[in-house]
Amino acid sequence: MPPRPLDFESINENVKRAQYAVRGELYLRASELQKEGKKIIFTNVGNPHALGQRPLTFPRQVVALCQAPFLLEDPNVGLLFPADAIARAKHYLSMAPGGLGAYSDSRGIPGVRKEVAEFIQRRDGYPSDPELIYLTDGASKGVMQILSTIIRGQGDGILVPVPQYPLYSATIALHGGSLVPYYLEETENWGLDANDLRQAVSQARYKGITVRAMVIINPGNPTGQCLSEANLREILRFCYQENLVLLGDEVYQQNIYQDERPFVSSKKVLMDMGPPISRELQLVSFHTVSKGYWGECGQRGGYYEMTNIPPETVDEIYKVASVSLSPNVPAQIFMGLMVNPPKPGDISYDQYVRESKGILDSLRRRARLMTDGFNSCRNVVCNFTEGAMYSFPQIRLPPRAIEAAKQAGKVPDVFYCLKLLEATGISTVPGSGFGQKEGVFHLRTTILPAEEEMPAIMSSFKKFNDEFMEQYEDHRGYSRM
Ligand code: DCS
Repeated sequence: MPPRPLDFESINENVKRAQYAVRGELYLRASELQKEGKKIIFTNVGNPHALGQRPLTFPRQVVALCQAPFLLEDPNVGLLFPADAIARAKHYLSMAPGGLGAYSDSRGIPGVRKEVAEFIQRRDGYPSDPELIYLTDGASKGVMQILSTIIRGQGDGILVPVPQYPLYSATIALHGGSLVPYYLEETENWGLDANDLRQAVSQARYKGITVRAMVIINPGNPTGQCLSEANLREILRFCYQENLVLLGDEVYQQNIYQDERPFVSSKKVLMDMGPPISRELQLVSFHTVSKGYWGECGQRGGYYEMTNIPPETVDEIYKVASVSLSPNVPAQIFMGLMVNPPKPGDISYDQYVRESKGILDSLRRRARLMTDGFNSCRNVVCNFTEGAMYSFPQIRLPPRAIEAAKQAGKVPDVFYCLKLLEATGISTVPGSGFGQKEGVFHLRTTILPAEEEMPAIMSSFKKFNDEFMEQYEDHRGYSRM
């Protein structure tokens, strides 16, 4: 019998090509060990609530009321919910005909898109048009919609940072496009160099690839760096010269752990540059409710804003969004709340500030604890996590460890991370899942475990790493930096 359409050998090759290490071999092994009763610390995914972060109270109160509107008719509702949460629930229900059980417009609820536009305007100091803002099921769906609109086939290339979050490599593979890597420089605090970008583009063109877009992740995942305004200007100018659309992944814009380089949006820098570039360069920027101090990953809420995209294309993207009917409606309300939180003077304001500041301050301390912890370990070097949610230490694996990995049929960093998992229960992602320079090895962990557990986790890592290095080091040399 010939292979049937869904037999492995006959499915779409692009699906097989796509790789997503964040839930790859390490994650699967960790899940198995957990079933066998081992305590696993899942630091492989930036999923704050799964590691004990408590949800902010106000948004949950509002969405609870929207989910159960009969509570609004209960005479005792005022005893259980503050008046500003009740008012906000009514505000969202009035914008969502049929409530949370009805599909919304495929671009999202108009009133929420307006709240997003007002947020962007406050943040950047430039007008933002709700018609050019689409709400999505997490930023992931938005990235997929836009990449599927850009990539026409194998000849189309997308410039992606390496190391990168594998949403990009996987989506490009699924759509049959070509990933064109540009390397972030570890010794320059994961900075990028415009000359390298130019070289990456000319090499790709030489191979017959039409480079059409450039992705930046700011703050970086897995690398944690924050781009300076000067760097962003350079990137925008480069995209303009090379006729590329810039995809600005800004999902970690609230996650900043230093004061020297605050978050600045690509949109603001573009507008600051003035015409002609501010009127011509195409930019799509992404945001989410999954990160920041919200961490509402399971709600799946996101948006993107399109700049300098012509109306005909905006309509085509609307059509693509319509095929999925509607983004999650509860998630849209989370987005509305995130961009329009309680204000000074509101009943819930103090609690909201206390909770969000508590989370951010603790993340800032955890970023420091982790970086310092890794840097105190043998053959480990780690840049400080300036932003986002991850630490990305380089592990200088001794040649004998690389040899042992080969014998075991494993990529060296996968070998190291598997041993770490078996010994300590710490579930990380090998650096190779994000792309690496040849012969350089990393792992990625989130900085999300509870602060009080952090010292124990770091000392268990250190103990494992010491033993590993003791076992494999021949005291003659390590892998290169
Ligand atoms: N962009 C970046 C850079 C991300 O890190 C993530 C999630 C997303 C987009 C998508 O998020 P949402 O779809 O939830 O909005 N980061 C994954 C990660 O590396 N760990 O956890 C999730």
